[in-house]
Amino acid sequence: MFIDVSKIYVKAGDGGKGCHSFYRDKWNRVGSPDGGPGGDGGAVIIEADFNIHTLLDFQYRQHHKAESGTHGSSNHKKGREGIDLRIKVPPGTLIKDANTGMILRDLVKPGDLVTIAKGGGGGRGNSRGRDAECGAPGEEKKLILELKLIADAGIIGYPNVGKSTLISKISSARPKIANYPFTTKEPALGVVNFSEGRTMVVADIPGLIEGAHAGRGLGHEFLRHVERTKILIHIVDCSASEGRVPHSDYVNLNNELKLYSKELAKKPQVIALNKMDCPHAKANLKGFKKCLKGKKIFPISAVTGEGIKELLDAVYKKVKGLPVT
Ligand SMILES: Nc1nc2c(ncn2[C@@H]2O[C@H](COP(=O)(O)OP(=O)(O)OP(=O)(O)O)[C@@H](O)[C@H]2O)c(=O)[nH]1
Ligand SMILES: [Mg+2]
Repeated sequence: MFIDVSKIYVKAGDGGKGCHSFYRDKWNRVGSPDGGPGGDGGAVIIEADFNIHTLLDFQYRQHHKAESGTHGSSNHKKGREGIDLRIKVPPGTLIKDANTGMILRDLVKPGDLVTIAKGGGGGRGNSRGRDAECGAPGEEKKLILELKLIADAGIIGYPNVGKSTLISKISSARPKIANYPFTTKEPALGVVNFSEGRTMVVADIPGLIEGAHAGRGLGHEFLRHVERTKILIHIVDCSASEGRVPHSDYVNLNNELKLYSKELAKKPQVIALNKMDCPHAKANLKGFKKCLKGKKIFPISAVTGEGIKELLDAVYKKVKGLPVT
């Protein structure tokens, strides 16, 4: 299962107690106060790490605590500071406050980090002529970690149009493929290998339908996985099975994207008309081209492999910002 949302609880270390003590000489006579302060508690730091790819570990371990500072001691000795706790997450993780839903930080690149909970300060000792104090408690927070898959290209389309068939053809990803809508329930990533070591990451997401932005079908929550992709591969079923019209599918799905996010709707799209091996597909393609004059369309068959090379070349060029001819 691909875990992309996790709830965790973090607690920074408490400050150590200040010491209450008085100097005593060798005859045990009480002198001036000499209690040292407590050490500061360690902070909780969340860091994006290149080697982490999922939030799976957080399913098993939800509580994360940094070390507390130790108490001060006599002879003005300060307590030791607590060690900071570093939590590693995949790049692309969004950190939200679980209570308010507010976004606290977006860790986009490897190496990005944030101190999410500050350690409590150590308490003052009595050495300055005042009473010794307890240390301050470390901050504690309930957080939601949300991972947005970072792929170069995202495959979008109605259910059953062949999105998963395409990703399994072009990469080693093996999502379930079946002839019914909503086969795919979780997003999947596939790495496409071209010659000369060129690669590209493609994301397959569950099918979208009209009303998805309002939660119909599997809802729009999967769209966030393609929010960060550079381009979208928009797949339309050209066999027009179940009485659907390819052109209306294309228009309706784009409307749906607009309702969800204007930015997502503005993302460059490569349009692929799938299932060209089916009867009537050629006639439907003609009709589709007429409606979308001037737009480049790639007729493909994810099953036979027809047209896939041309599609991938165009996708790769668009991802790299090269002109598509
Ligand atoms: N004839 C033909 N059938 C195809 C082609 N591509 C996919 N199919 C079939 O269409 C059906 C749906 O394919 P999927 O890849 O599961 O479709 P999907 O878009 O991922 O579907 P959801 O995950 O449910 O949204 C399967 O029965 C595939 O075998 C194609 O190019 N030609
Ligand atoms: Mg699928």
